[in-house]
Amino acid sequence: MEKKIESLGEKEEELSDEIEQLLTTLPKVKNWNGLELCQYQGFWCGSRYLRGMIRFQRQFEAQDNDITLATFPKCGTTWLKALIFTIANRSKYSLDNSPLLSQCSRELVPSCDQNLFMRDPLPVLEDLPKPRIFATHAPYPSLPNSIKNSNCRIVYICRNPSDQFVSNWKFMLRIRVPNTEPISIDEAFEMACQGKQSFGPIWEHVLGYWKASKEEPHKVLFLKYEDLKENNKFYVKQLADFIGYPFTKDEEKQGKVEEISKFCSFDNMSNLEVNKNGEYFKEIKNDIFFRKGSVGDWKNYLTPSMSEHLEKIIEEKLSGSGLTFKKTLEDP
Ligand code: PAP
Repeated sequence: MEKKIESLGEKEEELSDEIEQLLTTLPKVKNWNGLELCQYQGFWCGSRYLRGMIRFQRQFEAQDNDITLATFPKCGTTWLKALIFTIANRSKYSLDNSPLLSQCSRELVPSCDQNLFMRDPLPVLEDLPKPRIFATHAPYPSLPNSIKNSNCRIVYICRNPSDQFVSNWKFMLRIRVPNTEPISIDEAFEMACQGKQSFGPIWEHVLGYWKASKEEPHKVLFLKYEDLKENNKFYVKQLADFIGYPFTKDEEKQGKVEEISKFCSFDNMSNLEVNKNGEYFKEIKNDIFFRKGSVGDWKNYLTPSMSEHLEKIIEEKLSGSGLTFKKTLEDP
């Protein structure tokens, strides 16, 4: 046993050295919040997170009944964490007794790259309650092989890039390095259009999961924020089927789908005391993850020419894929 721990320690030291060495070689730019972004395996990632990301890639061992939630930042991570947790644990907790009433969904469903492997190089994950639900922002090609090769399910959610941009810009302003100038919307927009934001380019990220969902529809469920906003009950049911916790006919008759949909809605979640005033790992207030929760807020921030410019880039990048986004709920 001692020998095993010793050799794990040595391995960890080697990996640590390897990561530090790698970090010195990667292209870098200043992120919107004043911290460093570096380019790794074709995507941009905060250097702080990259250490966790690489450990996650190398060391994570998926189990067949795991559920992996993959998202591009600001596309519905907090929402989907609440939905998946609630659906998968509904026989364990009634809604009046839900852990979500006292803990933010972000704590109940850990992010592998940003919390688990960043805080602890060798987290013990085998004994977590089943089903284990993990989240990640890693692009599809950069996922640990064990996630791709096991039977675990991957749920992906993305969002129209204009709303995602505004949401991320607002977020970055709130978590910027203290005493630094806030980045202007024009500057952040310019960077977003070049793909320079955490886990960007967004078009590469969505395309990776889009293709995987076409090739392996039983393995990867591809969702869009706008669709969930528009027809939530349908997607709650689809999600439940996909992760292997389908609603029974009786549950449907009793209105369970609607109850869960309402429980996890922005209105309900954002008004819970824990999400209004609680803190996330004592670093970030939970309310930062509950801003407006709407579709089309980009209209309040982007000029028509900015909006057209981004739309054109996205259209070009996604052309031929069949993937499109609704920028408002009125779009066909
Ligand atoms: P992350 O990827 O950094 O973890 P994420 O949770 O995806 O963040 O993004 C937060 C966005 O989801 C916010 O969008 P907004 O800035 O446009 O308002 C937040 O309001 C929205 N959000 C959080 N919870 C919900 C929910 N239950 N329903 C709908 N939207 C939600």
